[in-house]
Amino acid sequence: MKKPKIALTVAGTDPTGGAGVMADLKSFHACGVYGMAAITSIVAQNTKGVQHIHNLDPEWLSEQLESIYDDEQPQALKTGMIASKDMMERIQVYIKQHPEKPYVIDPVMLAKSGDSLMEDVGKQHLQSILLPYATVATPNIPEAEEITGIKINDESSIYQAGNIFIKEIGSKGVVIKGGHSADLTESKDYLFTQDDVFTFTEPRFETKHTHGTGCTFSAVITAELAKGKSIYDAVKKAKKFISLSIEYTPEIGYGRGPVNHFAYMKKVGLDDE
Ligand code: PXL
Repeated sequence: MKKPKIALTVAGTDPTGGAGVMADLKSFHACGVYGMAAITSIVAQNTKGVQHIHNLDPEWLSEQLESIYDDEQPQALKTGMIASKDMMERIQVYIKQHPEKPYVIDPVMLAKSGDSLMEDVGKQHLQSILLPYATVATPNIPEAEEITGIKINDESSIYQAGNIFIKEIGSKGVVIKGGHSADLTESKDYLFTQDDVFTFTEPRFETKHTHGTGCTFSAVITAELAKGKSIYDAVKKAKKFISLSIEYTPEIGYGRGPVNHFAYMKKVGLDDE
């Protein structure tokens, strides 16, 4: 059997398995990639909402990263929930040491329930500490608005925001996800790279079960980049993956349930290398 590629997630937890580190590891697995995880925060949450957040001592994050990077290293890295500037700086150390490794940043600010997952002062630091090193950033519309300062309400404002990520902040690629747009029939994502803009459209499904979509989408991009796929191919697969995972949601929990991390694998196959 061929040795799998390795992807690492640095993120918070969801003990009910729908978001954060748990969603990332399932998604890596469903892409045929071996998953590693370093935890930033322990979040007591379920499909009904976030009950408690315990940010780990930043030194504990450094210790986990040190253990990981002192052994066989991942081919790609993803970050999700990062509660503080101190944690961002500790992650940046490893990103700078491995500039050739793809880095995907999901600039998580709020949970689907509306609970804040980042200290308010953290937000302004993402764009100087981590976003300039991103191979792909995956903001939703509210996150893109917070980062760029642009009010996004039409295609031209999406282009303006995308340009800020690429030309001013220095991200190599950014996907501005249309899931929060007012469009009720379809969900359109915009991928900006240094030279191009691509769009990916899938139908919008009538469901409340979308907990962990952002984590899952960015984890699939990371897994595909770990396999050596292009940014375009990675985002294309992630869009199809997330669409199927929402269409075939497992209906778990009494609130906003998780998506189905294994729908793509079952419907399309495990297209591992
Ligand atoms: O999808 C954003 C996100 C990231 N990380 C953790 C979360 C969530 C959303 O609920 O719980 C730990």
